[in-house]
Amino acid sequence: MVLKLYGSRWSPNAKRVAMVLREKEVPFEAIEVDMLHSEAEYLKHQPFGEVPYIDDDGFILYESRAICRYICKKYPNRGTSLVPTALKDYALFEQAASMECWNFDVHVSVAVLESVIKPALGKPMNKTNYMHAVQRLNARLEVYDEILSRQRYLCGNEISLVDLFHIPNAVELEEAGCDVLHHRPNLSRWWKELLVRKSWKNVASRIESYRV
Ligand SMILES: N[C@@H](CCC(=O)N[C@@H](CS)C(=O)NCC(=O)O)C(=O)O
Repeated sequence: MVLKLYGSRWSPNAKRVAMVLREKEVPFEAIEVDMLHSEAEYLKHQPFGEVPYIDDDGFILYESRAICRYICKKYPNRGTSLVPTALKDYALFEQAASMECWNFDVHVSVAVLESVIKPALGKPMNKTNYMHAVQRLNARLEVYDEILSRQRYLCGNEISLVDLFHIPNAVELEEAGCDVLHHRPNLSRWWKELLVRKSWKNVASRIESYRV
């Protein structure tokens, strides 16, 4: 049975999974669901009531980054190779993956909450929170630029899941008018290269839905 991705066209986390499925050339059916759920039936699959989750022939998995890792592990020889296997390369991959969570996404998420989500819900933006998040992000991006001056991607010279993990939330921020990813030469080179990947262009161009 074809893998089912339960997500939303508004969800960066669902887009992360859709993009990786495309990189890995894994066919899937995208099923559009609401973002907020509290019904017991839905919570059996995603206990936090969020999107995305997948149903892979009865195997249910949530958390977008965990889903992406699962897909890479299940299809090691299909599509783009996105997780290194040699011990030290894998360790560097995990280091970069933690960096994405704790030095990037944690700040981008606050900035997106203030500049995109709250306005969309008709709630006032907290400009102080937004400015602090962008300042903290900017400081971390200085280190990103230094890393990217020595290597093409975040965990070496080959693309990995880590690079792709950055895209969906950062695009939201960029669309809200924040151009911090273009301020430094190596960072900007890396970012522009990611944005033209076929997998992302495909997901991003599906405004109505991220269906195959
Ligand atoms: N860490 C989770 C986050 C999931 C998440 O926050 N999804 C958002 C949409 S991008 C959502 O469902 N929000 C509704 C809510 O917060 O209840 C993942 O990566 O899958």
